[in-house]
Amino acid sequence: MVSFKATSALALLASLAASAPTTRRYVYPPTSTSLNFKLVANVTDYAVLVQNTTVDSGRIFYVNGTAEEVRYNSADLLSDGGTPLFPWGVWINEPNAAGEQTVSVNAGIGQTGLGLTQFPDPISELRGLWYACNNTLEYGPAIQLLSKETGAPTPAGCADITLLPQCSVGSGMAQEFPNESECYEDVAGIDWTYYNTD
Ligand SMILES: *[C@@H]1O[C@H](CO)[C@@H](O)[C@H](O)[C@H]1NC(C)=O
Ligand SMILES: *[C@@H]1O[C@H](CO)[C@@H](O)[C@H](O)[C@H]1NC(C)=O
Ligand SMILES: *[C@@H]1O[C@H](CO)[C@@H](O)[C@H](O)[C@H]1NC(C)=O
Ligand SMILES: *[C@@H]1O[C@H](CO)[C@@H](O)[C@H](O)[C@H]1NC(C)=O
Ligand SMILES: CC(=O)N[C@H]1CO[C@H](CO)[C@@H](O)[C@@H]1O
Repeated sequence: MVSFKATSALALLASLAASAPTTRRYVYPPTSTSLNFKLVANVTDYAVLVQNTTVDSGRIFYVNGTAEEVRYNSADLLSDGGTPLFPWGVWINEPNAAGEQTVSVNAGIGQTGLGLTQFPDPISELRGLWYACNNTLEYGPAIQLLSKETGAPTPAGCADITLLPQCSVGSGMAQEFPNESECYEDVAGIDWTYYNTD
């Protein structure tokens, strides 16, 4: 089991926004489509997480499933890894003793239903509620990704995030059920003072 780590698994990036828009315009950031994407953390309550060192930072993800599975949110979220490359799936773990739901990337299939929001949702993002904490894991400090239920508090010291797909080229592995996903060309470049999010 591999937890998401800012340095190797996810590019965790703060999208810096100056202030809230004063007038309500129904304008949403433009998306492209791509088979593959990276997940970029957009910090929604306060900006602490900035760990994007190179263009290659972060895992490459894709949605795997038939057209029907994608439509009815029963596809899974995969990322290729290993030598030779094979699929790894994203899983939300059962709550631990502290009530935290950590996220893992395990070799094999992923958790059914993890995927991106779809039309008519105007924002393409990983479905679910996510937050990130600077925790000390077995291998040292890491910005850990966690999931929570609606209404659950975000622990002190952690930040609420949304995970936005940034279009990416693939890992090179042939995909069995590739599906086009709506993704952003440059998440960090989105000016959230201009765009609506709801
Ligand atoms: C991204 O973060 C900015 C500022 O922190 C916020 O205004 C915006 O609503 C967020 N976007 C999404 C889709 O969560
Ligand atoms: C991450 O950093 C690289 C190099 O500094 C930059 O080119 C790229 O646009 C950044 N990615 C995001 C999502 O900000
Ligand atoms: C990809 O989706 C197909 C179709 O549902 C499924 O048969 C296959 O097991 C999935 N592969 C992985 C690695 O999840
Ligand atoms: C996370 O915490 C460790 C140990 O307290 C610290 O060294 C590190 O700079 C922190 N990382 C971030 C991104 O805040
Ligand atoms: C929405 C979409 O692109 N669906 C495709 C997902 O993958 C299956 C299998 O390749 C295609 O049949 C769908 O058209």
